[in-house]
Amino acid sequence: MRLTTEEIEAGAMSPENLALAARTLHDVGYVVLEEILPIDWVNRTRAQCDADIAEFVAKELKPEVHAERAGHVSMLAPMHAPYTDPIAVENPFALQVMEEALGKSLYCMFYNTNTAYPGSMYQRLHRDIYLPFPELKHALPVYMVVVNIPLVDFTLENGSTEVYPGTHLITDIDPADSQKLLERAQYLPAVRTNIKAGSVVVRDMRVWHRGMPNPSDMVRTMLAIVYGRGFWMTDPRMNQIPRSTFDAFSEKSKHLFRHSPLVEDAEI
Ligand SMILES: O=C(O)CCC(=O)C(=O)O
Repeated sequence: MRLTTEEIEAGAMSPENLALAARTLHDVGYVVLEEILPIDWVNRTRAQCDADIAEFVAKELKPEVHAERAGHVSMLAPMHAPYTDPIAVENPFALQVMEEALGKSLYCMFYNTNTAYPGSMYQRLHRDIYLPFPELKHALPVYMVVVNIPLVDFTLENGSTEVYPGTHLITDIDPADSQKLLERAQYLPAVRTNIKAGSVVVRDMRVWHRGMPNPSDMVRTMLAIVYGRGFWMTDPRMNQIPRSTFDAFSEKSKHLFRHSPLVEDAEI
């Protein structure tokens, strides 16, 4: 959905647009807030992120893991600027939607990047989280969302993510069985997230999705910041935050990262 210039300048959605965004997240499983970020910030972040990911792939990612993941790279975001910029971690529009859907107790659980490297192939179809009560026949309200921030235009050519609207509400299938999901997905509509850099996607993490082939020569990266309701406090992927980074956070970022382990700068 598109926000008005007035909303973007004010950093706040109107009550009508907020209700529409929250309803879309509820019904579809995700909502796209189109072109709400300053493009110069996106470009600077992309330059930094491309360099960090290249170093990560060269130094830390074993070639066999890279091959096994079909060219899709996930890196925990380094906890410093530009990644920790309030534009990303406390994006006012994404926060409005999340607070409406998850309540004000939400907090940042972990912060990743997702890259479809040139030559990447199909990722397995998956959802990012399991159902806490798989025995229930009906879906619970949303409890974990990812805020995806594409750092380039996402297109069919560079491997825009494929998503299956409405699948966050499916409870009668084992989400770990990727083959079963694929069989079932044949009968479901799929959408490619072809969106402009500067857009922000707020997605219920139960939605089925997969990274797609990237036959272009462009590195296709998005930031993936995961937030949960206040009671989801034990994810082992939580980023360690240098104390100096944390101390320099705004009060809002401090609140959002309040459960993350801090490390003293001397220990880094
Ligand atoms: O990179 C993508 O398009 C999707 C990656 C993803 O969602 C994942 O690894 O869970």
